[in-house]
Amino acid sequence: MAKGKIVAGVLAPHPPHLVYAENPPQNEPKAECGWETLRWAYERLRSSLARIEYDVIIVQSAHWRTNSGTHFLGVPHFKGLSVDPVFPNLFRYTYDLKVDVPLAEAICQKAEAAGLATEMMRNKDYRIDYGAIVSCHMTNPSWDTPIVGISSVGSARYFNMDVLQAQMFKLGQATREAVEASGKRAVLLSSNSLSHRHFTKEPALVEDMSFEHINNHNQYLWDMKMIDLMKRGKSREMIDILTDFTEQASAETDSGALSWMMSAMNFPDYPAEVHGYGTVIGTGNAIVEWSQA
Ligand code: 2X7
Ligand code: FE2
Repeated sequence: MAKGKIVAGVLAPHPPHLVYAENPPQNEPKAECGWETLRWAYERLRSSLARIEYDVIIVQSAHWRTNSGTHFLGVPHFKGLSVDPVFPNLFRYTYDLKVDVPLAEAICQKAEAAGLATEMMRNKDYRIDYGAIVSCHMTNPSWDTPIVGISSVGSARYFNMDVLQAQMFKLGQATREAVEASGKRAVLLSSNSLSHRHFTKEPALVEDMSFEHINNHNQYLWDMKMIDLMKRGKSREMIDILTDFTEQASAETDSGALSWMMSAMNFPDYPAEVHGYGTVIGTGNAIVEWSQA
């Protein structure tokens, strides 16, 4: 069997607004328009991934938070309705997705052997979180590829970012080893925003783009700093300052997904492709691809 490979890693943020503005049949609320810079960036990502063959999408989501270690979706097929708890007006999405359970189990076993607390999630009625759904939908709206779903842990808040990063480096290595042993070609999704300070009020028409802008300039400068490092192939440096970034920009990198993905990809030293950047209710979001095909 040929060795498996991570063919791409993507920073794939999950504001539900993006699915809302796309108007797919799965989502009940309907929009007029909105957040085009980010949605067009996802279009460019899809064109880029269409040139690569892959068997599985592995997603770590900021909104499946497990404080008792890392959990993995462990049921082959999930169907249900996912409602965003903060934006139920925008996201009521009927999902129907397949899970690559053998690969999830292999990552879980390797992570456990590396000393992490892990668990396979076997509840067939479990409601998939909107973070994983939005990132996967925007990356592959046809849902024709199975996923591996990984939770995020609360270590950044319970301990600190450095503890979280140490854990995510182990999880990343376990992911790479399991993918290689599987013979499969995997795309990784780090499902999180960059800076993450929200406005607390929505305009009457949510997709009225005259209200959309970054929450504050400090946050914007931090986002640009991170994106500059990505563009220059400096992922190690980016990870080194992630603790300060996460704290000062209230960034959603406190989920650990970006640290996990960079470790799984062995800290790429080549330029990432930035498909686009934009704000959603004041938060900073970038769609960024590291291709290894
Ligand atoms: O989960 C999110 C997010 N990360 C950013 C913006 C808006 C809503 O939800
Ligand atoms: Fe989020």
